[in-house]
Amino acid sequence: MSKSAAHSSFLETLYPSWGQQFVMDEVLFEINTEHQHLVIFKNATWGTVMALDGVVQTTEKDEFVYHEMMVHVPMLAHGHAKKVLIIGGGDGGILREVLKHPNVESVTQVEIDQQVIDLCVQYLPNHSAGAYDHPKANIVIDDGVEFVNNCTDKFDVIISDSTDPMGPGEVLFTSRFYQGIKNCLNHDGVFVAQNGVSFLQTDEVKTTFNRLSPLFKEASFYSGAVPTYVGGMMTFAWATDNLALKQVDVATLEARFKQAGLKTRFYTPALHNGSFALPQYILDALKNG
Ligand code: AG3
Repeated sequence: MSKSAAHSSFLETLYPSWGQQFVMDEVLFEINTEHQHLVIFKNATWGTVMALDGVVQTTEKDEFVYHEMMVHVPMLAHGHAKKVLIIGGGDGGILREVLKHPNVESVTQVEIDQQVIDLCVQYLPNHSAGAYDHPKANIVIDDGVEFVNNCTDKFDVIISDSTDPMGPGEVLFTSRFYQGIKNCLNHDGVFVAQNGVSFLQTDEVKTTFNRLSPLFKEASFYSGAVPTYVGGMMTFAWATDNLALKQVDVATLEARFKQAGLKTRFYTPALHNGSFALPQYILDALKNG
């Protein structure tokens, strides 16, 4: 990847023999932070794009798909979440969506890399849309694994918005992290996490399932297709001791959605319900895990 000239390109390096490529109309910022390589560039199709360690994290054009599914599915399934914890999520998109729920009393976000927050506020301002200045938001710069294991607070919904399991995100897929989640999740609460693109990262689905299953009554997944996370549908991990949360019917979700006054571009209550239906190859992978 060359960083200066207009019309140089960014080739995603997630997979060894295949990847997506972007024309970089302009590189807005590139840096090796204390934790990872970050680049933010402009592309005519996707708007401003942010990549960490060679992997696309978010684009202006399709970020709503990911952020709405990561937030509104657990929040509306729960129905009365007051305390929410976000791990990672430095671009602020998750925080923005959580704060749209009027019943939320406080949101704690634990991000390891202050520079990701600062650069995203500057170059992707519509992601956080002022959320970092919201009176209900409490931002902690810390290691997520340490935070959840040492935390004495309890949360109703916990959302892990991490990179893939490499670099600083790797620890957010370990049993130690999930143990910490269990420690600070309310008994009727739910934990969700981005879990990769299942067709190409099937092992990740198996590993997460095997690590969550011993800790929670239910470890499961739901899905959504985020265009710039190429390779098909992304799976989101779902872990809870509250078996009712996955079973909430569409009419109840509709009522909660209306009551919260939400306006979405991807999420709908019907889609929420359907997103728990998984293709056979994933069910098989979990069974043979
Ligand atoms: N974090 C998840 C990026 C996952 C990309 N992985 C992939 N394509 N397999 C995104 C941060 C958005 N707030």
